[in-house]
Amino acid sequence: MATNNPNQPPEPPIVPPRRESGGAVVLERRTERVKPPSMYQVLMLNDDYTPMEFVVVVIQEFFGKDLAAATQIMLKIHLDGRGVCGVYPKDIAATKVDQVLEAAHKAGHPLKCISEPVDL
Ligand code: TYC
Repeated sequence: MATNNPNQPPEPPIVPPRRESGGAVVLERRTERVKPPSMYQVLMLNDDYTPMEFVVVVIQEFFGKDLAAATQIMLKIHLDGRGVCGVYPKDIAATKVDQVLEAAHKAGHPLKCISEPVDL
């Protein structure tokens, strides 16, 4: 028996053709809206040790921001404790998190990066 994949929206129900009392066959069209994939925001968290310059470079490199935009995001994180670097489908967001954590680890910085669903 086919089962629903928990990561995918359920299949729309199949509506079987039915025959009206007069004999006409009725094919029912149901408009099932498939939800767009959930989007995830990638955030970086502030800490007291990672150099500001390193954070700016990481934001430029992995999130495609120019120097001015990356500096603004870094300062927001520095002041507010966290900030959004980009919004992506789930698997791409997870890859971005891995890339940032690996770069930070290699450079010996405790920079933290997380992803979370965007509530629409
Ligand atoms: N607070 C850090 C400092 O003063 C800079 C920093 C910014 C660190 C953003 C992490 O995600 C971060 N050097």
